[in-house]
Amino acid sequence: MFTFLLILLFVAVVNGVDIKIYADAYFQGEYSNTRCNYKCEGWGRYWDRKISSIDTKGGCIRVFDDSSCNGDSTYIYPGTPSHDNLEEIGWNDRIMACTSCN
Ligand SMILES: [Ca+2]
Repeated sequence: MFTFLLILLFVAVVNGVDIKIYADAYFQGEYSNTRCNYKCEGWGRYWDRKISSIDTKGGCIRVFDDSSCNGDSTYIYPGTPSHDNLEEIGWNDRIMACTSCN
């Protein structure tokens, strides 16, 4: 059982978290199916400071306001507010990169 859990953890770390990012609030506007991995990554200049809502599909991610994941950050996971309108938590058009929560 313990080995099984370790394998699950490993898979989660390697595969990251599937998410869908939206340019507008309430899951509207342009979108992209993407992921947040253990390693800090953005989505290219096109999506810099453009995301207004995020569907984490039940996963946990950490988003950052800079491309190197050293700046201000917040966690987004089931139970945190306003995935559909990041403006309400002060994160509208700020996100530049993300990681998984591991
Ligand atoms: Ca936006």
